[in-house]
Amino acid sequence: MSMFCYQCEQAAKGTGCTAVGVCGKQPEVAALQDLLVYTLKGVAFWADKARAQGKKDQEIDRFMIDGLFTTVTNVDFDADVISRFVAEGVRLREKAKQLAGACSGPIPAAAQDWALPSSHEEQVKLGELHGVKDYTVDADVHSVREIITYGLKGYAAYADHARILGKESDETYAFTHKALAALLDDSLGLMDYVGLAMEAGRINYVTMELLNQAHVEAYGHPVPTKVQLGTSAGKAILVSGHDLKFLEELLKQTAGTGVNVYTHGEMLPAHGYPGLKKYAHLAGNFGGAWQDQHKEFQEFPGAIIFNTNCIQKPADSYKDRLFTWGLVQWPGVKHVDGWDFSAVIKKAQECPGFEEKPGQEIIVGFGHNAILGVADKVIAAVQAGAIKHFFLVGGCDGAKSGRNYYTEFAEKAPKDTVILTLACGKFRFNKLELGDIGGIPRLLDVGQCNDAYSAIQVAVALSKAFNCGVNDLPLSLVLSWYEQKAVAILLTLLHLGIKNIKIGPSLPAFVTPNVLNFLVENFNIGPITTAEEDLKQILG
Ligand code: SF4
Ligand code: SF3
Repeated sequence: MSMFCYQCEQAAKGTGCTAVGVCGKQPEVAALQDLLVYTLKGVAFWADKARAQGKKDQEIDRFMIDGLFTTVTNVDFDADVISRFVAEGVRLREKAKQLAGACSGPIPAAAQDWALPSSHEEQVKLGELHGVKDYTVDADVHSVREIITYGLKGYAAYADHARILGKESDETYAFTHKALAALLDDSLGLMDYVGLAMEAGRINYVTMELLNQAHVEAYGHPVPTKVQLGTSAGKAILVSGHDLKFLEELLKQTAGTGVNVYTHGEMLPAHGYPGLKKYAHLAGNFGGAWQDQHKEFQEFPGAIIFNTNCIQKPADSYKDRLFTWGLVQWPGVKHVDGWDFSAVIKKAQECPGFEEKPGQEIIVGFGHNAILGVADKVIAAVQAGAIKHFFLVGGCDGAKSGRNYYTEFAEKAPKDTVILTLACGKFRFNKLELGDIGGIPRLLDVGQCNDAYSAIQVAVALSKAFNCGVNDLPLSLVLSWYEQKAVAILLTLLHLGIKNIKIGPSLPAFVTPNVLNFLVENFNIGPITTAEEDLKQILG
């Protein structure tokens, strides 16, 4: 059995995974994920037509978001679960078709009345027919279609988190149908798709904004907060992922049980929210970014749970202490359905737990509200020449050795520069003592990847203060990417007209040379080189 997937930065040989995913994705899972995306396009064809007549359906809207998020890298590795998603998609395609009524034009194959074979093997075969390589259009058009697909997958994650907190955007739903349907339309040309890609960037912005509102309404604006990297005596649960509502519920259920809760990876910024940090048993952060989970989870003497990406194949040393929740699944790993975490708490109580061992402290919680609260100080420091330049160094982390670049970049950035950071890439340098400039820390942790929204607010406020465009600010973006949320964020930055972005550790395999040229010519986007070279080039 063969597969082809090139949606993330780990794509084998920089071109694509063909025998098995570097992430651990098996060919049958890859085929079923491809079949799911194909199914979603078919649903979207009808849902988009229905919306043109003012008809919509909440079940369909929500399903599209869940289906897309399920196919993001390091989310769901369980073939049975994905197969059930496809079956649900086939059912909802019929529902959307009923809603849309008669269609006079051509109906693309994905939207026609195809049935899901009952046998697993036949489903996989069908998925193999409708993978990434199934296209008849020009390679550049296909490349932009894939960029759009990945952008949609990325913002679907944020839409999912927002919905869990009770917030939904009809604009996000409408565009998801429109864009997925457009991916089936062979009459569209390259520039039509470029336009859709920019629109996907705008929709990601809208979705991140909604998620930010949801977080702030539920937990308040993040405030600068010290986070303990040591351990407190007692039983322990480690939470990895992005979902703050999950963390809140777990904190409520563990209150008074003697079980402490630690954050891992993208949960670290949770410590900055007043509505979460008020729980005294939110004890600290354990470990770093996702790619170190094998080593770190083995050393964690308690239960561990993922509420979103990035899960890797669990090692036997901790598999029986590992749980998943939400859309994350790994075959054979216990999955918690719903909001009852008693099994996880019970497991934590059976484990040895930690001894008291204080460690280093780091500061998180520099969302836009906190940074803009000291805007006068920041502006005065720039005007006095004390701050010469700002860098946004952030994005995903990953396993490649080339990612040491980001550590070196933070280390070598001159002392009169400030580094804003976000997402799990920060673990490459967030324990460095970078000092401060007149009381302003040189390293400001803005939050999770979705808090790119917050970083954009800071950039916009600075550009207003200095009466110039964002591109004219002494600000440079040096980004690291891994999965599809980074694609969505990049599209947002391009949609906002932000230029001169440096991206690494390698360029996406799904971008053709012509599409790359387009990005270079219009946005002056470029690959990272070495920290020294790039700093020299940026700072002139
Ligand atoms: Fe390979 Fe990334 Fe696709 Fe996994 S998600 S199969 S690592 S390209
Ligand atoms: Fe990291 Fe997976 Fe992307 Fe939210 S946790 S940034 S890689």
